[in-house]
Order: sequence, then structure tokens, then C-alpha cells
Amino acid sequence: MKLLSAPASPFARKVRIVLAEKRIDCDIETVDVQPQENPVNAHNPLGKIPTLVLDDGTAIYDSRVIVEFLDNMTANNRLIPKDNRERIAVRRWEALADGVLDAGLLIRYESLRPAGEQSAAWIAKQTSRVRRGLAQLQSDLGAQPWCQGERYTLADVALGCCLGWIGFRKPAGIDWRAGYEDLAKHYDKLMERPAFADTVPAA
Ligand SMILES: N[C@@H](CCC(=O)N[C@@H](CS)C(=O)NCC(=O)O)C(=O)O
Repeated sequence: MKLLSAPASPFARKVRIVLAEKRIDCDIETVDVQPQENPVNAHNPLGKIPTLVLDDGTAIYDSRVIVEFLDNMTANNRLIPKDNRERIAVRRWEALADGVLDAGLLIRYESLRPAGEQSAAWIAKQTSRVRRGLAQLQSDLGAQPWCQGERYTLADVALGCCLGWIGFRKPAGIDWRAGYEDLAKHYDKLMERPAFADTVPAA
């Protein structure tokens, strides 16, 4: 199977980390999704990455569906708990981390438009969403060793990918290391894992 990916994409990073943690072999193909016509469109009408293309040609998207597929592919290193309440708690972490990223990406895409076409009100709305999200992530994490329960789960993967990208692109100049010390400590701990260290966002 083949993952359509890009080195800067936080959602693709989530999948690449899950592949590494689960020790699942997968080809990684770097694609550029900025042009309207791009190679992902043939597999995913949304033209977004990550998209996973199976050997029989089946395409799987988006990142949340892909990571569930991968976690169920092998029994080792489970990242999504079986218990309903625990699983939903983990997936809520992921929804919040991904939601902060969605808002951050909207800020970035807006900032790439010609200056005269950018909407300050739109950027302000997305920025407040990112800030509220980071504050909630910080308060949910507190001094806990892991986001959810007693072990490393998809919640930690999703949070780490969110923080890594926000720190990399700094949408609207947001610096999450200032003022979110628990998040900073958690990201540094996650970066000790090879799966994180090997997937640092790059332009
Ligand atoms: N909800 C999707 C979001 C994917 C997404 O927004 N990917 C970005 C790259 S990080 C993308 O492909 N953007 C291209 C575009 O919006 O045109 C997921 O979790 O996979």
C-alpha cells in the first residue's frame, strides 16, 4: 500500500507515526496538493492528504479513518482502546487536536493569498479557535503523564502532531510554547520517540 503524503502535513504525520508505532510497512509518496489539479484527485475527490491507497486500488481517507484501519490491521501496540468510553475519550482528544489544526491551516491558507484579498475578521475568528483549543488541550492534559489513561494512545499522537505543526508554521504568530508549559513538556517527551523524531515537519 501507498500513503500519499507531504513532509509538512500534520495529518499525514499522524498516519506516518501510527505506521511506525505499529511497524507496518507502507510506501510513502510525496505529493503537492496546492494546485487545483493534483495527483491525489484521482484517488480522493477532496484532493487532500493523507490518502492511503491499498494494493487493490481502494483509497482510504481521511486521517481518522486511516488510523483506525491501521490500528485494527495488527494486534501489536494498540493506539485506540477497545473500551467504548476510553475509545471515545481518545477520539475526542483527536477531534480537538485536529480541529485546532483545521483552524491553523485556514489561517495559513489565508495568509498565502494576495494581501488585498485576505480577511482580517476570518483570520481573527480562526485564531481565537486555535487559542481556545490550545487552552482546552492544556487544561485537559494538566500534569498527567499521558493524554488519556495510563498509556500512550492515539490521543498523544494527535496532540503531538497538532503542537508540532503549530510550532512549525506559527499561524498568526501563535507560539504555544509560551504559556502552555504542560503542552511543551509533553511534546518534548513525545519527541523522544523515534516515530515522532523521524517525522518532524519540514517544508
Ligand atoms: N480532515 C482531514 C484533513 C486533511 C487536510 O486538511 N490535509 C491538508 C494538508 S495538511 C490538505 O490536503 N490540504 C489541501 C487543501 O485543502 O487544498 C484529515 O484528517 O485527513
